[in-house]
Amino acid sequence: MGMMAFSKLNKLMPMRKAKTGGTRISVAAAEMPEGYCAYVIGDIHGRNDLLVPLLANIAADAVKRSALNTHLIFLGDYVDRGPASAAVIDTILDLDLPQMNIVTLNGNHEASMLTFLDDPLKGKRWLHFGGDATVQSYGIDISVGELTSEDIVSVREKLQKALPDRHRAFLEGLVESYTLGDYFFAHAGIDPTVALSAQKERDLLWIRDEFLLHGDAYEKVIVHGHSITPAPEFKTNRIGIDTGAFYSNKLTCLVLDGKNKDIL
Ligand SMILES: [Mn+2]
Repeated sequence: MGMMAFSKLNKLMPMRKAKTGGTRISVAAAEMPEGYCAYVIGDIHGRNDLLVPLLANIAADAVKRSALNTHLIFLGDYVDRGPASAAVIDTILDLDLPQMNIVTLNGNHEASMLTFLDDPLKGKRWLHFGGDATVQSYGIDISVGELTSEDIVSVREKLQKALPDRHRAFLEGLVESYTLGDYFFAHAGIDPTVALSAQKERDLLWIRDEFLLHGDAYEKVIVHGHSITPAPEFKTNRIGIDTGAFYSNKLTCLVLDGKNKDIL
C-alpha cells in the first residue's frame, strides 16, 4: 500500500472505540468542518448591556475570518436574574446578520418561564430563582417575598398580557441541542451514560455533577453553559462557558474555527 492510500485510510479510522461503540473525541483533537466557524455565547441572564457590544465584536471578528459558513450559537438562559431579559430577547430577534446561521438553544430558565406561564402554581418556583427580574423587565411590578396564590396567578396574567407574541414564539421555538463537526451543544450538558442521540430534555437543560465530574471522552466534545466558572473551562471532554455574566460582568463567547478554540 502506498503512502497516500495509507494516510487516507488512517483518516477514516476511529481514534478509540468506546464501550458503547463509536468514536470518542477529545477537546484537543476536536475540529469544525472545513470552512465552518462558530461563535458560541454562554448564559446571558438579562445582561443586554453585555450582549450588544459582544455581538458587535463578533460581527467585526467574522469579517476578518471570512468563513464560508458561520454559525452564531446561543447556549440558553437569556432571561432571569439580570435586569433586561425582555431586551435580550428583542436583541436576538432583531439580529441583522443574514450571513450567519443563528441557533438558539433552550435553557432551564426559559423552560421554567414557560412552565410558569402554562401553570403558575406549579411553576411558581421560577419567581424565586430569577423569574422576578424577568417579570419586572416586562414592566410588571412584583415583590416576591409575600405572594399568595392569588398574587401568583395575577402576576402570570399580567406577564401573559405583556409578553409579545414573538417572545412567546421565541421561547417555544428554542432547540434542545445542536451538532456541528466534532461538537455537541447543549445548555447544561449531557447524561454521560446515554448516547448523544438519545439524551433527555431534562438532562440537556438541568444536569450538573454527573456530567461535570465525568472524565471520559464522548462521541463529540460537549459545549455547554449552566454551571458557572470564573473563566471558561476546557476539560478533555467538554468546554464550559458560563462565566456568570449577571454578576461577574463577563459574558463569554467561544470561537470555534478549524481546530482552534478561542475566547473572544
Ligand atoms: Mn444559567
